[in-house]
Amino acid sequence: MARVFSGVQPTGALHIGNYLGALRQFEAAPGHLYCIVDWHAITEPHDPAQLHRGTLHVASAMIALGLHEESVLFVQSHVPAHVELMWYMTCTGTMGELQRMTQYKAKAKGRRSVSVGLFAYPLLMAADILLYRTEKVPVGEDQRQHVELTRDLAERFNSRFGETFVLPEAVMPPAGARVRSLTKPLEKMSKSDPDPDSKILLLDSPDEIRRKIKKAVTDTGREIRYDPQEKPGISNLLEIQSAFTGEPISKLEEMYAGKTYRELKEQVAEVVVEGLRPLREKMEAIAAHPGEIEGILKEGAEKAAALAEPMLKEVRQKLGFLERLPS
Ligand code: ATP
Ligand code: LTN
Repeated sequence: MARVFSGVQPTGALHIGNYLGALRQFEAAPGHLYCIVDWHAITEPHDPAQLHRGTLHVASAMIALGLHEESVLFVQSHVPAHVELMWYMTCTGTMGELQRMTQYKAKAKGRRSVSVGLFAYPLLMAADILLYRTEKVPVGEDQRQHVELTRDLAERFNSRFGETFVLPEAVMPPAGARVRSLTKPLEKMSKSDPDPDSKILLLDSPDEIRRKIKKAVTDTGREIRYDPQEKPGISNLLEIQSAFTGEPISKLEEMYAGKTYRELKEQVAEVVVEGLRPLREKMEAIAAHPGEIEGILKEGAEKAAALAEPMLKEVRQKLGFLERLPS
C-alpha cells in the first residue's frame, strides 16, 4: 500500500477547511503516518499555552477520526530526526525556490521583519514527507506548491547522491480543497484569521454554525449558481454542501433553481451541523482525557522514530558522514 503522510499545525482551533481539505481524507490504514507538526507552529510569534492546548486539540480530532487505531499518530517535536533531515534539505534547496513560495510571499507581505523559520519552513515540511518514503500527501490546495518543492528537492538529492528518496505526490479532494472564508470569500478559511465569524470550527455548537452561515457574505444578484469568480460567496456555500453530502455541484444548482439565498444558507447550515455532530461529540469526549491522548502520542512517536532511523542512516552515509558509534 502506498505510504501516506500528512501534517496539521497546532496553531489554533480546527475549522471545516482543515477537515474537508485534509483530515477527512486521512485514511486509517496500517503504515500511514499523521503528524501534529508543532515545530511548524512557531514560525510566527506564538503563545506557549496555546501551542500546548492546540497540540492536544489536533490530537483529539485525529483520535476522534480513529487514525490511531491502524496508523501512526505522533507529534513532530518528539522525533528529532525531522530537524536533522531538514538541515540536509536546507543545504539542498535554494533561496530562489523559497522566495517563490506563494504562502511565504503572502505571509511576509508588508512586514518589516520575518523569521528565518517562516522562510525556511517548506524545507522542514519536505523533511517530514521524505523521512518516511511517503508516496501520497493528502493536503488542501494551499499546500500543493510545497509538495511540488519537496519533489524537486528529492529529485535533486537523488541525482547528486544516488536514489534515496521517494518522490511524493499531493492528493486533494474533489470538493473542499480550498474552503473560503465566510466573511472574505476571496480568501481561504484560515485558523489564524482573528475574525471568529470567518470560519466554522469543528467544535462550534449547532446554533453557532447556523449564526455564522446566516451572516456569511454573499454576492450581488439572486441567482444560485457556481461561479467562483463572479459569485465567490455563493460558490463557497455550494462547495461546502457538496463536500459534506457528496452531491455534485451541478445537482445542487438544479435543486436551488428559483430558491433564495436564505433558503440556501438554511440548508447548508443543517448539512454542516449534522455533518460535524458525530466528530464534535467524539472530540469532546476525548479531550476530557488528556492523559490518554498523551499515551497514544508517545506510542506513535516511538514507532515513527523507528521508521525514520534507517532513512537518516542511509542519508548520512550517502552524504559521506562518518558512521556513528553505537551508544
Ligand atoms: P493557518 O491559516 O493558520 O496557516 P491553516 O488553517 O491553513 O492554518 P494548517 O494546519 O496549516 O491550517 O493546515 C492543515 C491542513 O488543512 C493542510 O492540509 C491545509 O492544506 C488544509 N487547509 C487549511 N485551510 C484550508 C481551507 N481553507 N480549505 C481546505 N483545506 C485547508
Ligand atoms: N505546511 C503544512 C503542514 C505540514 C504538512 C507537512 C502537511 C507540515 N508538514 C507534511 C503535509 C505533509 C500546512 O501549513 N498546512
